[in-house]
Amino acid sequence: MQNLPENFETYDEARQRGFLALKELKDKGQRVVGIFCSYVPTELIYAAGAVPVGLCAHSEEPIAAGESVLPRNLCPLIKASYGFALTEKCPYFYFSDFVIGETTCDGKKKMFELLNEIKETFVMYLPNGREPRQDAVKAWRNEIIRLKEKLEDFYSITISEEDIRKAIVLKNRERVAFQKFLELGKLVPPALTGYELGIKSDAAGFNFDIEKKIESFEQRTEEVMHHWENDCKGKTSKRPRIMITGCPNAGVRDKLLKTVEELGGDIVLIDTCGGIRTQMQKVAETGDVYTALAEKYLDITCSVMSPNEPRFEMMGQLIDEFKVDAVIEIILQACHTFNVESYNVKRYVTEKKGLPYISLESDYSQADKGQFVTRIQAFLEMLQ
Ligand code: BJ8
Repeated sequence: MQNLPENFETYDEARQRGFLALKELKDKGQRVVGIFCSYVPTELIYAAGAVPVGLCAHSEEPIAAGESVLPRNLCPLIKASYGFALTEKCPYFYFSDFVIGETTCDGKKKMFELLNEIKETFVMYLPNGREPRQDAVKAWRNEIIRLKEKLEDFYSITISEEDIRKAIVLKNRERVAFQKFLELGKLVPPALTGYELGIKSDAAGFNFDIEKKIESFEQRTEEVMHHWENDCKGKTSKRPRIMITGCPNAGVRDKLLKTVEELGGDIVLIDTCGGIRTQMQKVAETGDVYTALAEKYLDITCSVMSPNEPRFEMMGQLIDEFKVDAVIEIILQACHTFNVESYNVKRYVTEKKGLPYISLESDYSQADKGQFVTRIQAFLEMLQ
């Protein structure tokens, strides 16, 4: 039987429910592995009979605790995630058997050294770039095999290639269902909000049953299509179609994304690693499983890769397919890779695609909400 945190009685009801649900799962013997990044090939975790759970935190609440150890001038996602680990207030971290980190941005990789003192953290060494291709694939393939061996050691199991292939096929089915749901944003006029696109995408990470997750995406896609056919098809809308790109944005969703829609924009596409950026490319289902995983995951177009030309190619394709009118980039404070890369994103969007672009930098606090309302309002007015 798993123990609850010492301060459990002081937690609010919603948090207590989260802990109890996870405890029930763990008491039944479910293996749980915490992850921080979309580059981690979750197929291996499923092949080990475990479930992956995302530990990137999007709440302001644990930041003060995080800042008791980490510098203030650091990305809020990193401070919040570490703060949750420190205060034992996140059931997902608390009940993870161990954590997988990765060498993506400097803030995260240095934080993992400290996190390892709270819970075992296995770090995967992600290449900084994709070229020379052969070397990058080889290096990442080696890391993927090292993760497989870590899972085998940790759980005293053997993971066969057959187990991994089955997980690849299952995850590909999930990607197809997820992508079809996200592609509802292509509908003209839109039939669901960007806010819902974001909420449902994030919630999927906490549904541990892949079959149920696929079913839930398919069901919602069907409902929205039905609504569009009956209530929206053939109608026109003057609201600009907005693409959101940049950092993971769940921590600023209410402050920024909701504001865009309340002020008259339609968010039709969220190009982040929790959205379409990671769903478009599937893992090859034939050939060497480790190479197939290395190829797919290396091609994720996050700004931690240098150079990152494929991000622009993908953006161009998405802008055309989703009939985007303007791009808003969200940058979390002190995220240097997305912040520096935003200059090239702006050039690409304005010069190559001829569309308006704005970047908004923020953290998880509400202090700058008024300022964002003014900036977003001015941007949307300019579009009209
Ligand atoms: S694939 S976006 S999860 S690295 S933590 S880089 S916001 S300074 S989360 Fe990320 Fe993987 Fe890329 Fe996605 Fe910037 Fe903050 Fe670093 Fe961040």
